[in-house]
Amino acid sequence: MKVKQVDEGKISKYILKFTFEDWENIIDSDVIIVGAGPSGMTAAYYLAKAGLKTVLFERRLSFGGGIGGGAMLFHKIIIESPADEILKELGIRLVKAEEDVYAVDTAEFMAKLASSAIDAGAKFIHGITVDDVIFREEPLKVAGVAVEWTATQMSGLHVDPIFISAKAVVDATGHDAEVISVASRKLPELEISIPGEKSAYSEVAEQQVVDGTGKVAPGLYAAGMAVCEIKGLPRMGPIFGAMVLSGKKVADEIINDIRKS
Ligand code: 48F
Repeated sequence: MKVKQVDEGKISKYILKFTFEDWENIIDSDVIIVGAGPSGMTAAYYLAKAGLKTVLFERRLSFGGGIGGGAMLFHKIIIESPADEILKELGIRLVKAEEDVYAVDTAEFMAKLASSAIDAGAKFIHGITVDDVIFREEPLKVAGVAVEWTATQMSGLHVDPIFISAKAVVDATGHDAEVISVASRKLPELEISIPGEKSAYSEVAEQQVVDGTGKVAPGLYAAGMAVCEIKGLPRMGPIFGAMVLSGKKVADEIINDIRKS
């Protein structure tokens, strides 16, 4: 077998060329999703499948958010109906525990969710932290985000971010609702108050997260555990049906809003 010879200069040149092509393209996106957990990746799948230019920024260098940790590191997560239909659509295998309740392997869940969203056309970029939003007045709306390398943030260096515009921004950052928190603090005119998440009550939390998913302010949406934080809802632990249903619900609402506008 003859291996093609590629020198270091070319390796670097192609990496920079194609990276910057991607960045130029995403600088003006339809939808920005923050967080590659179950809700963010499900939203990315449905938004990209609908033909919207969708970029997902993830702070870490991995997919899955809270999926990978399973339940106290046990590699199973529980899914209840009707979320099983979404997992089946993505080819994720489920083992029936009882009527309408299933167990899923964490590695398969996060890998297939990520690959489905990417195959549908969503662009995932790792190692990026979203630390602020862009806003506009008259009408008041969120119009994008400020992004910084996670590594730069960790270093504590004083470095300005770059900005990415979008018609919709989804906070899928999990328990801390980081994007909505910064918007609430820096833009009081958005009138977002954050009561904080409650202790566990899985049976009611799943339904309430799905019901509470959606628009928080013009251009700004919440999905997944971020909904608990901003609506004062209980946590539910390692049952994830609501996370994927929330991702689908936020995608449907954004598709509808963008088509209307
Ligand atoms: O926490 P996470 O998995 O969010 P989720 O979709 O799902 C929650 C469940 O995993 C679990 C649960 C269900 O019962 O309680 O916790 O709501 O994923 C959030 C992702 O967002 C990234 C973070 O690294 C994680 O992968 N993230 C958080 N803040 C930022 C961020 C930020 N400011 N910029 C970029 N990524």
